[in-house]
Amino acid sequence: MIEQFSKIPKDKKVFIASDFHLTGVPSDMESERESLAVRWLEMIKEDAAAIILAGDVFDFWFEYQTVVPKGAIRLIGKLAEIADYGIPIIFFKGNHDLWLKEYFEKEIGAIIYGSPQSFQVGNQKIMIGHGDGLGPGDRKFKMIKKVFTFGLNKWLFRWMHPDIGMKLGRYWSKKSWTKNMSRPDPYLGEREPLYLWCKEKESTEHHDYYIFGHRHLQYEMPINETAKYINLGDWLNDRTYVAIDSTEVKVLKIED
Ligand SMILES: [Mn+2]
Repeated sequence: MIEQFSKIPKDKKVFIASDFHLTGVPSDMESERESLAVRWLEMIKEDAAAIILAGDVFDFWFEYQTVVPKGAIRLIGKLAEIADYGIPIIFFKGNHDLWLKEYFEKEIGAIIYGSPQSFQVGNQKIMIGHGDGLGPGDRKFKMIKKVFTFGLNKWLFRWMHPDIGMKLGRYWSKKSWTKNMSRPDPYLGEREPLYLWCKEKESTEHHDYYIFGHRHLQYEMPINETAKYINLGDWLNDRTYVAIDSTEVKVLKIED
């Protein structure tokens, strides 16, 4: 449990967004999405007690010992500026950027999590994560994740020339992106795996809110009278984010 936001000042908020999917491959869509993210950060900077990026910021990310992928320079620059301004930045690893290591930690003091975490923001207890592999089903993905995070495989990948490794990684990511992002799986209502996961979690430990990304669908579902699950949507279609102050949780659109 992170207590650092329990005494959030009245005029400050914790902001959360996920699934920017910056590919690092130049294109009009890419630069539009990146400048949107930069504009958002610029807009929220003055009000932010912390900024939480809940996974899949990058469409593919891999850190070598001394090398990081090209691309997203404006976003990374803006995050660095914001961090230097004294605002904590928290990354959750998504299934597309699960190889985030210590680069952002060392460069901008970011905190990086690989699994859902509980936060106390004002008087609200909030669980936040990316959401991949949680809940029933998707056995294929869970297996692939095990293969990808297996130490020896990561080590082998690191020894591949980066031009080849990055090409491969971007190819894998692009394959899943064309499948999932332009047409995310239809909304399953009460059978949404993440909803079921939240329900299960809630039965052992109460949270006022559960906030996840991954689904590329923006929706909200009550878990019981006092708990709610919010999905962040993505920045390809929804362009939504969540703002939490000491008393309220709000879903907002970048245009708001
Ligand atoms: Mn995603």
